Amino acid sequence: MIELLSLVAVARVFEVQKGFRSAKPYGSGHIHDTYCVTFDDGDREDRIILQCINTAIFKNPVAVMENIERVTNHLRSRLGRGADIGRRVLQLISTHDGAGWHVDAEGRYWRAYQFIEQARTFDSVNSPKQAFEAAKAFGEFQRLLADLPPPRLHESIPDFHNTAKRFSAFERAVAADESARDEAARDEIAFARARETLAMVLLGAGLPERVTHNDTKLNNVLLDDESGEGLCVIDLDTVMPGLAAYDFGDMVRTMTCPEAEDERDLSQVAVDFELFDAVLRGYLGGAGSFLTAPERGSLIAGAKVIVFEQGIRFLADFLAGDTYYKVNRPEQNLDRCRTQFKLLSSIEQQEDDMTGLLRALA
Ligand code: ADP
Ligand code: GN1
Ligand code: MG
Repeated sequence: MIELLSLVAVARVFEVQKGFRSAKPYGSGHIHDTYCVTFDDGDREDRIILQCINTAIFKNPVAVMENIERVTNHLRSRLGRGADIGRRVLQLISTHDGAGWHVDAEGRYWRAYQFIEQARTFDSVNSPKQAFEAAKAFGEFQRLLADLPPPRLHESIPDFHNTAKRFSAFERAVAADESARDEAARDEIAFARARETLAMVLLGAGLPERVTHNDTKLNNVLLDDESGEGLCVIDLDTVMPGLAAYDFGDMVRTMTCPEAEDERDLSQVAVDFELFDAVLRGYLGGAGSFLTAPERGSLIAGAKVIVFEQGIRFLADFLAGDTYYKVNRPEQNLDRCRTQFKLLSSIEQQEDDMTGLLRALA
């Protein structure tokens, strides 16, 4: 946690109002340190989102910021001067020197965004309408970026959704047993190993490369307070070349079950078919016609693969001693893994119905 004075000093490097009022940790992301900083010049209150980029995870923050600048500029030009454009696309705030980010004396990378007001994110889903709207926003996001001119975006985290490499990393974590936790996770290790073949399902399918978000969890889209519509896709660090099915998979993972990602009582953790239906309709509606038939046909596989991949990522981090995801209790990553594996079992059970719905809609 950064102390208040340093936060204020960093915020002032950016083009912000005078009159500092407050700075508070904000949101529930697992990766960056995010703050909401409020200024008040007497006439008007203004909020910004100030983020310290996690450079242990994003080792090339300049590449991340270059991607974000290109992506947000493209989205703005595609949306034109439409209504509410200032709230529909993230707007970076420049530094007084005209830069898009700031490196402080300790070498930390900072960026600032205009705070998007009268909208919010949700950590867990509470209705089919909400799932529909969030999925539609991510589908539109892919559609608007389908014609991003070359060059190819930087891979902000190489092999981010290379499930085979994720599986090898998981096996290395089991072998190293850094924190002597293998025993506690015996059942989960066996569950993952029994599904190793899932790791190759998308990689070998010859699907087209797209510009994808790669972290389409529910709390990475702001929903409008008044209309409930998907307003703005956020958390753009992992926007890079990928497969459409990765994004759909992460939507199924986070928008089809109202339970928390780290819920300990697994009895209610399952994919709700009504929510799945809403996610599928929302995503297909938002994406429109750019998806090819093989891409549409890969969506259910995407759900299985991404839920599996997330499960082994949490499990590997638990075994390694919680070095990647933020945790606030010792077994949190194991609990997160368990919910993913329960969701995967639930998808396996409903796969035929899901495929039937996809065929009917696609
Ligand atoms: P992380 O990568 O750590 O998940 P995010 O970029 O998703 O970080 O930001 C964390 C939270 O901050 C989001 O879930 C959202 O609630 C809030 N947030 C981020 N950017 C904005 C913004 N421009 N306006 C309003 N809220 C925002
Ligand atoms: C992280 O940054 P956040 O909390 O939106 C992670 C995602 C995981 C997610 C699991 C860069 O996302 O890949 O799916 O946690 N981001 C990174 O909740 O690893
Ligand atoms: Mg986030």
